[in-house]
Amino acid sequence: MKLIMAVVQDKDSNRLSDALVENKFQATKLASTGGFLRAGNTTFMIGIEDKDVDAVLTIIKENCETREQLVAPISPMGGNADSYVPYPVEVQIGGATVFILPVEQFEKF
Ligand code: 2BA
Repeated sequence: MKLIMAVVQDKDSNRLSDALVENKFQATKLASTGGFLRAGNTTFMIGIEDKDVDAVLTIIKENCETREQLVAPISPMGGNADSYVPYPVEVQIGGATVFILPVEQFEKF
């Protein structure tokens, strides 16, 4: 068994939930925050049999879009002003960042 942890953009999370339910995969959604942008994103925990890993990865790929986002500069108050960039920078946010972990044991009580 595997646990897939997928960090996706909030904009894609309902579409991905619907697709997982439609394909009979169980998932838990956690509200999360990106360490770089400090903006909300959604982390899916999806417990599945090994044989279903590719099917779930396909569903994630099909339902999560890559987008560009402008990041406002963060004031260097008290920090190092040498590295301060005073204008917005465009970053590409991936469709999904996916971790696939082995599950040693799975129980439901
Ligand atoms: P954030 O940390 O808010 O990052 C959002 C996007 O900003 C990233 O997209 C990346 O394009 C850019 N970025 C991140 N750190 C950067 C840096 N030090 N310098 C320049 N640009 C940077 P993604 O790579 O697609 O990541 C989307 C979200 O997935 C991340 O949101 C974070 O919540 C999660 N994530 C990505 N890699 C991770 C990892 N290795 N471990 C845990 N979570 C991760």
